[in-house]
Amino acid sequence: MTPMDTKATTTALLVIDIQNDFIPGGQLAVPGGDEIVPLVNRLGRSFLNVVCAQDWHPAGHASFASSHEGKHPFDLIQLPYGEQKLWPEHCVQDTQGAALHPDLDLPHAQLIIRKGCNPAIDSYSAFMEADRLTQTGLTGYFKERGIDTVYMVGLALDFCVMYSALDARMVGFNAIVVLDACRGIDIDGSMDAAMRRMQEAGVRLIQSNDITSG
Ligand code: VGL
Ligand code: ZN
Repeated sequence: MTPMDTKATTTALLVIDIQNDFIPGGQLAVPGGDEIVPLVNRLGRSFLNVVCAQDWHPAGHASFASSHEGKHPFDLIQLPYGEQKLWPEHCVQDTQGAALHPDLDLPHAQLIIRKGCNPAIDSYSAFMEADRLTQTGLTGYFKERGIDTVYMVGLALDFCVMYSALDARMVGFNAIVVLDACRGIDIDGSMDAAMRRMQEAGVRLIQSNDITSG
């Protein structure tokens, strides 16, 4: 395997949604979510460019089951932009649950991009919201910075990491997901589906020990 130049100015590490609510004990816990933090910190140090994504919903967000009478977490409903899976209330703006994990140690991160801020629209992807129209601005940021290669780590592999990776490919970036620095929710076969969709889209799926800084 050729060395990967993680220190290149054209490469970034995107650290996705490593927030208290996605950690065991949180409102939408991803099994083993806390286990990746030391590895993410270590990987972070080998990248020049680090960006974090943060799920950041207003109270009463459309993706919360509690916002829809008679609905329960993990139900599917129809919203104007299409099908939406409903979740427990999570990552409400400015709450402890929405804060990045306290052990995340990425002092050189240059940008924290917040998503899911529109009360009516969810956004798994760090690039584009679920209406498939509203941009978060991250594509523009990477393009203006001359970044063409995006490594991704974080939570949840089968939701926010997958959709971010698919969108990264869609706008033409090289997209690499570091699997052992991710954990998934895995409901209704979501993990198998995510692996297949990422492979089909040309996302490279690697392990952290495949990265030898160039
Ligand atoms: C996520 C469900 C709802 C994630 C965010 O970060 O994967 N999943 N909001
Ligand atoms: Zn969310």
